[in-house]
Amino acid sequence: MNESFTLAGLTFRNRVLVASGTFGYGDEVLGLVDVNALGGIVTKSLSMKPRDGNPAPRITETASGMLNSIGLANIGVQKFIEEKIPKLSLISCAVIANIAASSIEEYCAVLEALDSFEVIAGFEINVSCPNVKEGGLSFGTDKTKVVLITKELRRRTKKPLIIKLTPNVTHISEFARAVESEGADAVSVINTLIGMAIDIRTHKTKLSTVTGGLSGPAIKPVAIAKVYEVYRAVKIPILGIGGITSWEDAIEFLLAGASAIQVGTYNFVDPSAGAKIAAGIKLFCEQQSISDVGELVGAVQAERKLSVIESWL
Ligand code: RRO
Repeated sequence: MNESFTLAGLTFRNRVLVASGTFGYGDEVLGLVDVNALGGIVTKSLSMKPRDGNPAPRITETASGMLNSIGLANIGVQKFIEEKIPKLSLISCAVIANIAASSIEEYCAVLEALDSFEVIAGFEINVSCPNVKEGGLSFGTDKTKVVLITKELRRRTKKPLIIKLTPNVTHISEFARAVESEGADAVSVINTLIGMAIDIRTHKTKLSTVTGGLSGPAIKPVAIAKVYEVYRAVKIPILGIGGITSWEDAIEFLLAGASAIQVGTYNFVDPSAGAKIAAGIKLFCEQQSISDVGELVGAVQAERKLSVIESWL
């Protein structure tokens, strides 16, 4: 049974990765979790300079999910190179560096700082952070800017270039098409949805920044619809993300059109979830006499005439 997946020359052991922002820089869990059972690790978003992020409170639980407003807290690319890369060189699953920035120049500088390190197998470009004033959604909701970022980064690396899209737009498929035509190798679908929660006794918002990004099982049906929409629009692979907690969830994403999936919020419940999900997918395929997990990708049987998405494409 073939579990592997190849993206622009990079082979992942299996189709389960852990999502940016939910697994640190990958090194913290070594010794606790068998990271080599994963297809890959996506690092917390890296910017040029270290960032403290937003003031507390910056996380609050919601029905079947959570809201976050971390605000891109990260150690900065230099410290990542000095302290994390040596440890990451010891693991065998693919390490994808996620990059976020507040200008096109900064995206380029962070990518160039990392490109020569062999352990960095590829890049996921975050144009979709909902919690920063500069960059983030102001880029991710503007197709011209997303196109420019993709074009500039494509010129600077031969490694797989994955653009992580926001669902906070009218038609995510238009953004997927735009980055595909600029040479992106894949898209990650989806980052968090803008949400808000209020304490009814104090009348205060539960997050310091008023709104935050909603993740967890609450967003899974939204994410699956976005994956399905993007799958109908582009040929490049999709990394599906949004509320995955089980191998059954993962298979639903594959059927909708994801070539691989990322486990996000559920890592906070069980950091071994990704490894368990990969094992569950393998067993399911063996039981179903499926010889390659790829056979499931896009295999949903959907009545297209009845789908509202078709009219957007
Ligand atoms: O750090 C964050 O606040 C954050 C980021 Br960079 C992101 O891409 N998505 C999110 O929900 N939070």
